[in-house]
Amino acid sequence: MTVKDYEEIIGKRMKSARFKHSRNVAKEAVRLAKKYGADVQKAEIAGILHDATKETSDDEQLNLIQRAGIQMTVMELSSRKLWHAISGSAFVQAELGIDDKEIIDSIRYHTTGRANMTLLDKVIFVADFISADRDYDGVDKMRKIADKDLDDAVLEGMAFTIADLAQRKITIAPDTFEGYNYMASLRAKK
Ligand code: DGI
Ligand code: FE
Ligand code: FE
Repeated sequence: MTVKDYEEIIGKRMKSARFKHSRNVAKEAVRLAKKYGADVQKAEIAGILHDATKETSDDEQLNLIQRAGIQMTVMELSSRKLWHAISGSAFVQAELGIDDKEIIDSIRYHTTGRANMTLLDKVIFVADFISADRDYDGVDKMRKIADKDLDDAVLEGMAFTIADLAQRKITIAPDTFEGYNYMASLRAKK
């Protein structure tokens, strides 16, 4: 299947605003992949597909996750916002026949991050933060950091998310903490 095929499939699964976001993330992921030496083709595919199940019903998402044999933790189950990353990774495998572990993982961890992220994980994580449609306070700073150092941008994004979740007294997934600690200790060594 080509990127065009993927676009057609996910275009039917979401409203136009999210479809636009997906295309913007793909575009940004391609730019970052070229800049930092990641696989450009994989970046485009993972970018377009990263939110594939974001507008999918809870039942269908749980079904996809179960059929993929993924056991969600109690914490993941209780954080509805985390489901789409997990179900999305299951969807691209089961429904689109994608078997590339790097693409699957970059979708799986695009919301939380994780310890020891691959280059593709980082590209998708950061592209999601700075895609053309993003306009939160601080996005300009994020874009500037992303143009200087990819690891710094990942750390900045993780710090931003953790601060935001803590401020709102929302649970924070272990993968999010582990990703943050990993990147922060990496920087401490630099
Ligand atoms: O799908 P998008 O909207 O493009 O972006 P995303 O997949 O990064 O989702 C962002 C949302 O996920 C945002 O509301 C914060 C939330 N989130 C990120 N990490 C965690 C989290 N929510 C919980 N409960 N725990 C996390 O660790
Ligand atoms: Fe997402
Ligand atoms: Fe997204």
